[in-house]
Amino acid sequence: MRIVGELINASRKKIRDDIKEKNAEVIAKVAQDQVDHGADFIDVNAGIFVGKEADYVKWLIRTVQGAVDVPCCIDTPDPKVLEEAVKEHKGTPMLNSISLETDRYNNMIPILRGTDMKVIALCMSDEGMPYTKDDRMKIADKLVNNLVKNDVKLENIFVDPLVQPIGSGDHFGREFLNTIEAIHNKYEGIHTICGLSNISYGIPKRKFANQTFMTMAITKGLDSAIMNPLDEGMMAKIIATETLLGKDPFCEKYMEAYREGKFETKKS
Ligand code: THG
Repeated sequence: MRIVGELINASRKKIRDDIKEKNAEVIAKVAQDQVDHGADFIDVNAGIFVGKEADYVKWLIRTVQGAVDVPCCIDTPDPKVLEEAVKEHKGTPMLNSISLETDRYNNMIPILRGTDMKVIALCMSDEGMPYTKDDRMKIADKLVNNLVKNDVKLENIFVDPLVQPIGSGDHFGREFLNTIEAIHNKYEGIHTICGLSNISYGIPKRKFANQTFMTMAITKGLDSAIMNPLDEGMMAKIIATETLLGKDPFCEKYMEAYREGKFETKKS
């Protein structure tokens, strides 16, 4: 599982204040903690700062890259912000995200064309949020085909079928899971990703629900997630699930996690 650490997001009250005060030490520590716990990318999101988003995102990228060696996942719906942020980033970032919304699509393609950046293809269009697997697949097909036509490699595309709260519709878990399966059946070598914790929005025992849903999603082929790597129970379940699915030759990672005490989580 590729892990995108989600904690540097201005929608979180504490982080919002740290960004506003340009508290570089705190941001650097949150980046480092996430990498120490297994993050392969660090998501940076300053979306709530209207008008100042580009400045803050650039500062976040500088701060994160000054502290850790993993790339950022630049999280903004605004192509102008993304364009500036990409210039600030050393090496190849992950872009979060392109969608089929006209403005966003048209302005993001030129940023991506012919580059080796990774990109999240979010299943959203001008018609709003998808409802079923078929809605999601129609959007994913168009996005994937157009990206490939624009010289983006399949292995750099991360399809996000969009997780919606189970509390807002009984079918949302199922439709998401079936989309993950359909994407991997159709496009060999592509990746899937999601902000998994959306599933439990508004219900109690969120960690428990998130961990259960993660196991289900990995079974369908989910290979990347935007999540909190400091959630030890979640990290332990990801390792166990992948081992039990035969993705861990000779149970090596499982045994290593056991020896490192990763299965002795206090509370999940
Ligand atoms: N897909 C893609 N990108 C995304 C999302 C997605 N980026 C944003 C989001 N969804 C994933 N990131 C986060 C970051 C932080 C939190 C949740 C998702 C979070 N939320 C707590 C909550 O909701 O209760 C608490 C907020 C707080 O700490 O104040 O921490 O789906 N492509």
